Amino acid sequence: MIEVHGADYSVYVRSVRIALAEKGLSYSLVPIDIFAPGGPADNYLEMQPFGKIPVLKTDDFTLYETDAILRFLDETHPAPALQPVDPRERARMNQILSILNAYAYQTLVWEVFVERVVKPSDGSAADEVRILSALGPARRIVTELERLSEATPFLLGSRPSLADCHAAPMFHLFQKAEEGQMILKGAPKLSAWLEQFTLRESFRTTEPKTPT
Ligand SMILES: N[C@@H](CCC(=O)N[C@@H](CS)C(=O)NCC(=O)O)C(=O)O
Repeated sequence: MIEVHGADYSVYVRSVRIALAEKGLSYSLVPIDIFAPGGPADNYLEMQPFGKIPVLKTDDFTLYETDAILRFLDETHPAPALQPVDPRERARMNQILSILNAYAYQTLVWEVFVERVVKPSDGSAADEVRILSALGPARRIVTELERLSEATPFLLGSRPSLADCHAAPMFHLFQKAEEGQMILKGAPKLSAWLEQFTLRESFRTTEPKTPT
């Protein structure tokens, strides 16, 4: 039994679901509303005291932190492998995962996508200053991933890896903002990768049903 506790609109939850789909593993998505008034229920906070999603639960093991979950899934279900064997390639993958967590998520998703796309669709005004100050960091992230990745077809070359699973949901949202589209125009490898990866079954079948 594999359970993913979280919400389908979350990019982190989607990364785990994409990895599960790439591996052909079945699971159930147990809905957790982290933005519910008062926060998530106490029994969820017992599993994830920081109140973030996702949590992975198997019969006898519970784990949070997306990178840890992704590596655990890959190591416990080795085929098809989503981590390269070559130490340099694996290091590159881990470097990309770190960049996504440390720099990309906040900037691409919250400071650009949420401000430019989600807020206006909810009837509130985008914070233009926040968007403007995110553009420099967003350009740096895109430029650096364009330089570090082999793409295409995948970020590390010929096979999909955990880096693709984690990057695709973030870049997909970033691209929905006009600023995201503009910045990605300067990154042909990354743009081609995104276009191809988002056509994959693992990406299409994890499309959120809940509006973002
Ligand atoms: N370090 C966590 C981060 C996960 C994360 O930030 N998830 C977001 C949703 S995409 C979340 O739970 N946000 C709720 C909040 O920040 O209150 C991980 O790697 O799993």
